[in-house]
Amino acid sequence: MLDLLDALRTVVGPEHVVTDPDVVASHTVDWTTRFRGTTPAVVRPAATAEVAAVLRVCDERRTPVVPQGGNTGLVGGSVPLHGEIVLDLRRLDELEPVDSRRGQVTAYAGVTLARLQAHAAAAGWQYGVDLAARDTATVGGMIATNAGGVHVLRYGSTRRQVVGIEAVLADGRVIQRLDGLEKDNTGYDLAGLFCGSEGTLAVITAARLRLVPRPEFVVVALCAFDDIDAALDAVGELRRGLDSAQAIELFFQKGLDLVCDRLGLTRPFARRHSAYVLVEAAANSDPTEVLARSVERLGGVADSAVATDAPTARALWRYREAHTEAINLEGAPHKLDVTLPADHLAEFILEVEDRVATVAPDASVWLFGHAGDGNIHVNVTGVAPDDERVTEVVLRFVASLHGSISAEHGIGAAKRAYVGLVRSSAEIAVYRAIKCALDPYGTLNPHVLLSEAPSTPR
Ligand code: FAD
Ligand code: 2HG
Ligand code: ZN
Repeated sequence: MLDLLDALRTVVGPEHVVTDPDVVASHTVDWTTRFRGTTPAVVRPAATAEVAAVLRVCDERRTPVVPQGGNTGLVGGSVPLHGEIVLDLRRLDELEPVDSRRGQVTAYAGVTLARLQAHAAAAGWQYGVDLAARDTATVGGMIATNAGGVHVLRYGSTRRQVVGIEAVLADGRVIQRLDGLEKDNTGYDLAGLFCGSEGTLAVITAARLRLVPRPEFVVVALCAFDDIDAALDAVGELRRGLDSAQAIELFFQKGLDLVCDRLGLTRPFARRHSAYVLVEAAANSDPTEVLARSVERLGGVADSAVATDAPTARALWRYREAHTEAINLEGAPHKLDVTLPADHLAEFILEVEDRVATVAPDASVWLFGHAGDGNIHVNVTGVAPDDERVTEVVLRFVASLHGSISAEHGIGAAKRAYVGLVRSSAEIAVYRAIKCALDPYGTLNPHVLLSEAPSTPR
């Protein structure tokens, strides 16, 4: 081990091979505190060539590595659960000037989402992905997880924003395709393959990212419903009728109570309701009236609030975005991030709590999510971190309804035993072949995404 650390010190400098337990501690536990591991060292390269040299050293010595960005991942994929070296990419933080002719920018892996957003905004553009972990989540981590967030409805997930990529393979070879050609059908789409690969195929060091026009006006409405079906009908109606919609989010009274109680927020309405739909409209001409008319036309709205200025809009968003933070205060949650087909969404929402109760009667279930995409976040608290029964019962239910067991957070360590519920044995064999071709010694995040034992075929 000392020999390995010495070799790594030669590459990145002794101060960037960190073994101090106080510093290492925050790299070995995930954001939810459910997943905890250990590592011999956190290695902090500052350039692509250093990433390549670190991987060469580790690959030659058959030493597994966990790439890490902001460590905000929610599936246990960013922490060294099996004693891996942690490769911290945050020092690769260069952000090139916005290319305004093409609406593109090159960002290195360690740039945070908030910095990228501010950089794009300063040049009159917008980055198409937004999520609550924006101050910490990095470009590399978002590409590796194909992060979704609140604007998928309009702009798609991260994969849709990536025009080109620079990445280092397990053996240290560098692939660089950052020229930003919008049309280039030369061979396989490696950038697309690396999106959502969760650190298992390559270490992403930089990306050429597409930007979108920045709408001048952003207006938010929060609508309360006393009936869940009415709330889901409203989601469909807003998707169909409000072409300026860029986010349609859902949460429930139980989650709202938790957020308000835990974080000291004033309740949005005097009365309690069963479901809440938050809709954000953005356009270059003020969409307030169009949004207000759309809300008026919805059936079953029991109460509503509209925000036309940024602070009020942020206050309405807080009721939705703060769910993750408030739930963490209840103890380490089990997080199940799923998509349901629209015709099974209501059934899932109404039944999932009972399904959980069959294996964990004392657990609390929290539901919220990106309803416009059919994406529901199921959080379960009051269950031991290593109790797999809740995950199994929820994911089997999702699979039986032909949904996805991972809408946007990835598979990580949390769900790798369940991939076979929604992928055939032929598909899993292809995944394994790709992994084996790119990383034959299992150097890159070998304990996530694919299970060691063959998954159960569908
Ligand atoms: P990390 O957590 O460090 O890593 C995540 C995965 O990517 C790991 O498997 C890691 O090995 C790999 N990885 C990291 N960097 C690299 C790299 N450079 N090259 C190769 N592999 C790498 N996610 C959503 O999709 N939508 C949301 O709305 C959303 N909201 C969130 C809100 C909160 C409050 C929190 C805490 C998390 C949220 N997330 C959300 C999850 C998380 O922010 C995303 O998964 C994000 O993309 C992770 O970025 P990161 O830099 O923190 O990556
Ligand atoms: C969100 O949409 C994030 O807020 C986090 O994806 C979801 O905490 C979660 O389960
Ligand atoms: Zn989400």
